[in-house]
Amino acid sequence: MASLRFVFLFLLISFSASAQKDYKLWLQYNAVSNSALALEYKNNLKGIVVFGNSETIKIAQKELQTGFQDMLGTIPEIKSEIKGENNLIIGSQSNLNVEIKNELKSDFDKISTEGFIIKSFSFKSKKQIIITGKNDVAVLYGVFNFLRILQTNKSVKNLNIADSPKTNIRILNHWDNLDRTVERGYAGFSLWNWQKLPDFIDQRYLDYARANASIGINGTVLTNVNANALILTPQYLEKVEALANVFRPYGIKVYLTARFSAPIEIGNLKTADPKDTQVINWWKNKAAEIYKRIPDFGGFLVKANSEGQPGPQNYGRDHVDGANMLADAVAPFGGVIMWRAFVYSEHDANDRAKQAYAEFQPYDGKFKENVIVQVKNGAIDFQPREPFHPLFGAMPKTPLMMEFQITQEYLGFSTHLVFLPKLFQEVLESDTYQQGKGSTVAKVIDGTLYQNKLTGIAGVANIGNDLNWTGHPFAQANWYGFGRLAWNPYLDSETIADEWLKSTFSNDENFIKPVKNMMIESREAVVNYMTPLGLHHIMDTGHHYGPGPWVSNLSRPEWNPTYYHKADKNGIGFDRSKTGTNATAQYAPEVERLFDNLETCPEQDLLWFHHVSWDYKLKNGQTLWNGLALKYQEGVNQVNEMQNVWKKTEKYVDSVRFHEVEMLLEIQYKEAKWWRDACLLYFQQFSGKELPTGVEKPTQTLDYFKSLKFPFAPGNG
Ligand code: BDP
Repeated sequence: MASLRFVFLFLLISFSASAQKDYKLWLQYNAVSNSALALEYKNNLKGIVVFGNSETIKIAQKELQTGFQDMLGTIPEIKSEIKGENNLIIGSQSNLNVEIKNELKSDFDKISTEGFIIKSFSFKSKKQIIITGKNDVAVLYGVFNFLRILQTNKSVKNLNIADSPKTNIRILNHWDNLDRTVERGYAGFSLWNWQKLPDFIDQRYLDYARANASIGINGTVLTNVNANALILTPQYLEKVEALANVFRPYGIKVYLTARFSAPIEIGNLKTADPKDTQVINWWKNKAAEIYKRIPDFGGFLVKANSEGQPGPQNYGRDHVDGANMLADAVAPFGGVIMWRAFVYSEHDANDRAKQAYAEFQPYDGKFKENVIVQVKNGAIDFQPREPFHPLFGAMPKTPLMMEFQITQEYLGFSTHLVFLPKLFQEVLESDTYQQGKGSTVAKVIDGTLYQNKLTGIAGVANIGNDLNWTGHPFAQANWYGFGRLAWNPYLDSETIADEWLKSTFSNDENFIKPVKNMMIESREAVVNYMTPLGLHHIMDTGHHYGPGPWVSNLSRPEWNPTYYHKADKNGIGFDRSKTGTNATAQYAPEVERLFDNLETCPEQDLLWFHHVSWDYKLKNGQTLWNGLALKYQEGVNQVNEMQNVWKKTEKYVDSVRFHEVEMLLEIQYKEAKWWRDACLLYFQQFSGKELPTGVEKPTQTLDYFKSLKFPFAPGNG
C-alpha cells in the first residue's frame, strides 16, 4: 500500500513538473548540454550591471537571472558598476553613462524607439556585452532576444545586433466574451476573470504579458469583435484598468472593441448616428473617461455593419463616417481606431469575395490619420488557403493592417497540428504588383510600399485558460510565430520553427530536423485533406467542425458550402474569372491575368477562381477528379507520416507532451480520413467516377457523414 502511494506521489510530481513544461511555452530555458558552449556563456557573462530601476528593468533583470540559473546553473554576480571584464550591461540609452552613450552613438541611430542593440564592445579596454535601446521596454525585448541566443545555442562572442520591429501595432485580438466563453476559442475559457478583477490579479496575467513581451507583441484587444457595450461601463473599465496596469511594464497596451450602438445601450441615447452631436459627445466623454484611468490606452477595434453587428449604415452613414467619428474621440489622447474591412451582406447579390474590396476601396484617402483598416488575409474568411486579399496594395492613401487568425477555426480547432507561420508567410510574400513587381503584401503591411506611418498586424488569439494555454502543444508555435512575424514580416517560417523547437523542446539536431520538417509540411497537409486545389468554406456550418460540403439550406446563401464549391455534373469550382464574377479584376493587371487564365492560375488556387470539368487535365496529367481524390489521400498520408515522425521523438520529449501530441495526431489522422471520405463521397455524386488507384475506399456512407451532428462543438457561442 505504502509503495503504491509512493508511485502515485511520484507520478503526481512528475506529471506536474511536465505539465509545468507545457505552461512554460517557449521559455523553457533548458540547461545548456553542450559543455563547451556552456563554458563560453559563463566566461562571457561574469557579472550583470543594470542601469535604471523601472518596473520594466526589474522584470528584465529577473528574466536574465531566471534564464541563467536554468540554462547555466548559475547567476552572474549583480554589480552596481562596471568593474572588470565580461559583464552583461543592460539599460536604456538615457540611463547609460556618457562614455557608453558616445561609444554607441552610431548604433542608436540604427534603431527605432522600440528597437534594441545587443553588442560586444570594449569599455575602458575591457570586453563587455551590452543590451540597450531607447527605452526600457526595448531593453526588455533585447533581453529576451539575448536569452534566445542562448536557448538556441548560438555563440555570444562578437555580438553586433541592431533590430527594430517593422510594424508599430503588433497585437492579439481576443474574441473573449464577458461570460468568459471565447468565440472560436478551443483552449478553454477566457483568461480574463472579470468577476475577480480588479482586486484579484491572477499570476496568469503576468505570465501572459511576459510571453507576449518575449516575442515583441505590444498590444492586446481584450474583447470580442462581436462586442458587448458593457465593457465600456465604469464597472468593467475598472477591471480593464487593472489589466492595463499589469501589462504596462511589459510594453503591452490594452485596447477594447467598441460596440457601435453603445451610446444607446449604455448611454441612454436614442441613436448611435455618428453625425449626431450627442453621440459624438458621448464617445468623446467615454474616451476621456477611459484615458483618465488608462493614459496609454491603445484605442478601439470595431466590427461594424458586418454579420449583424450595428454600425453607421444603420443611420444611412458609411464606414468613413463611423471610423472618423471614433477617431476624433481618441485622437487627443493618441489613440487609434482599427476599423475592420470584414464586411459582406446577404442583401448583396455579388460574389462574397468581392464585397469588402467593392465597399472599402473607394474610401481610400478618406479616413482620419489615426484610423487603420484591418483586413483579413484573404477575401473570404481564414481558410486553410486563400489567395491574398485584393485590398492589399489597392488603398495607397490608407494604412491597412493585417488580420490573421491564430485560433484554428477552419483548420481543425486545437486538435490538429498545423504550423501557421507557413500560411502567414505565403500571404506576406504574395506580390500585389500594385507598384510593379515586388510590391509584396509585407511591404503594404510594414508601410514601406506607400510610406504609411501607422502600421500593424493583428492575430486572433488561440489562447485560453487551458494548462498549456493553446490546447495543442504545437499551437503554441502559432502564437510564437505570429509574434515573430509581426515584429518582422520577412522572417522565414523555417527559422521560426527552428527557434521555437529549440526554445520549447530540445537543441538536438536528431529531434529538430524531422520535427521541423513535420511542422513545415503540416500546413499543406491540412489543405490537402480539407480543401485541396482551391476549394474553400466547405466546413460544416456554424461550428465549422468537420466537413459539410452538402450544406445548402441556410437562409444566407453565402453561408452555404454549396455556394463556394458549385459542384455539378459538369465540374466543380467558383468561376471568379471574366466569364464568372470577375473577382480577378480586383487585383493589379499582372495578378488579374495570372489568376484569370486557366493556364497560368496556380493549381493551388484553381477552384477558387475557376469552374472546371471533372475531366480537366491537371499539370501532372491527372484528370481533375483523380487529382482531387489523390490530394485528399495525400493529406491523410501526410498526417500518417507526421505520426511516424513524432513516434521517434519519445526520447527527446517529456512524457506528458509526448503523449499529448501522440493522442492529438491520432485524432487528426482520424479526422483527416473523415474529411477525405465525406468530401469524396459527396463530390462523387456529381463526377460519377470511381476513385482512382491509391485512394482508400471509404468505410462509411455519405448518409452516415451527413447524419453527424455536433451541438456542443466548442467555440460556437
Ligand atoms: C468568422 C467567425 C465569426 C467571427 C467573424 C469575424 O466565424 O465567429 O465573428 O469571422 O471575423 O470567421 O468577425
